[in-house]
Amino acid sequence: MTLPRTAREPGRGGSRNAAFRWSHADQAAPPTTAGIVSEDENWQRIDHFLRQVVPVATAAKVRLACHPHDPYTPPGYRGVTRVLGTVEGLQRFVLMHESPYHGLNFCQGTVAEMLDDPAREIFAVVRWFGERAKIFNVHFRNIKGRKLDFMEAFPDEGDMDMARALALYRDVGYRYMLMPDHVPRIDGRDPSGVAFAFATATSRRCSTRSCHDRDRSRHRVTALTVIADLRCLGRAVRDVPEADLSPSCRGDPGPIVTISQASQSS
Ligand SMILES: [Mn+2]
Repeated sequence: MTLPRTAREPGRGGSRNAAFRWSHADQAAPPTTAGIVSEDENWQRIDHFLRQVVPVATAAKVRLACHPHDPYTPPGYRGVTRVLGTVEGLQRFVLMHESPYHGLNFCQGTVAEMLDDPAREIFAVVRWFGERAKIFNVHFRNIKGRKLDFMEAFPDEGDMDMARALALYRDVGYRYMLMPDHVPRIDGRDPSGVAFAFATATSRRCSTRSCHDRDRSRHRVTALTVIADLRCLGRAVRDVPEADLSPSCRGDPGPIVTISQASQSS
């Protein structure tokens, strides 16, 4: 099923951006092939799945990173009450069958789509999940707007301060990847590749600023991996040439951690 969205809207530089405006949605749209799934039934299915899978993943040391429901939709929309479309639902989710191998693909864009004031509220959410070590991957994406009334945006123009968010991921001990997610639709050659490259470059700029902040506060530096595009998925930061790292990270004695390499926190 495609993500629930309303018509694309004009964005910066003539881009066409995905949006979801509840006021423009077909609120009486019929159920999908999933039929009617109540809140209780959804939780029962999740419980059944986690009960079977989490012990196996834990034994095999494989992290399960669940993406939230994108976006929040009101209960019963198209027949389904999507319980992982709220912060409370995600909190309940990670505490069910709790394990260090059961957590989230923390889509910052999707989480923002659950909030009334993402620019203000996002940091407490990152902190709640980050401090409990429930974030296994980050979709580093920004939006303009709020719950039921938003447009996807380039990371540097959305409502959330992404550099501040990145610093917070660092402060809560997050060790893994920052990954671009959806990008606005642009023109020209290889539009998707170019838009993803821009999103990546913006993430790198946030990373650099974050490093500078750390230098000033004499904190130990931990470089977070920023993945260039999907072709680079899984590429460990230890394989990235030093020249590609943020200047203030180069030669720093602090640990550089990857999805496959444990961090040292002291
Ligand atoms: Mn996502």
